[in-house]
Amino acid sequence: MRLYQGRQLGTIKGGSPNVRKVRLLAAELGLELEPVTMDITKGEYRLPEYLAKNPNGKVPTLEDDGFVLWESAAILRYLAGKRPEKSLLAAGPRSEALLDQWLFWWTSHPEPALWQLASEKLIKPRFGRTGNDASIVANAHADLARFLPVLDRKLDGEFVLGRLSILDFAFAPWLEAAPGLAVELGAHSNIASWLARLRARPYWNEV
Ligand SMILES: N[C@@H](CCC(=O)N[C@@H](CS)C(=O)NCC(=O)O)C(=O)O
Repeated sequence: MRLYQGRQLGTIKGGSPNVRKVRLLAAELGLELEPVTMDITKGEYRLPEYLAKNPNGKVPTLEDDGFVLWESAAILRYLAGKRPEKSLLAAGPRSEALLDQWLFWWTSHPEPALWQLASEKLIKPRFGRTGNDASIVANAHADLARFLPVLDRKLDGEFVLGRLSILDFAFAPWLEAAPGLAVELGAHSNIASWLARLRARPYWNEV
């Protein structure tokens, strides 16, 4: 399987958190990925041959024997489905709906707020654009102040759903990047100890 990813540009560990979600899950599942690394500064995300795979011109994109898939959360589901014995998805309508509830919650609320901070503080300045817009930064922090406590309360077990699931891989890379975006996680002790548990997995710090 090929994973289209970007060259590391900034200071975020492992580069794009959306790509790192996929690499971490593949490592957990023992699935081999062949990385195809593109350079956004050379316009490689907008090349017609890449846009034919992912019309958004974004990463990650997965290619598996002619099957092309984008959106990191969808890719996590697909990879986990290849290793059903690892039980990182959910079984039964209620469990599946709850997994989706948390996945949609993550991609609707905390992740866009973290993305806005990355955009204002790292990406725009890196591309010579004016970043650090005070009102965007303040809105993002307000959203995180609202939604991170929801996750902190949910994390009273070992992992987001109690057992390990794709949710841990969807959430953790952005939260690991949070301190570099001036988001303090110190007040969220369950989030901090859950991240420490994930970091203890043998591959985590290498991916
Ligand atoms: N919702 C998408 C977001 C993908 C995304 O925004 N990727 C960033 C890297 S983290 C990107 O490709 N940015 C380049 C651009 O927007 O032009 C996903 O989860 O896969």
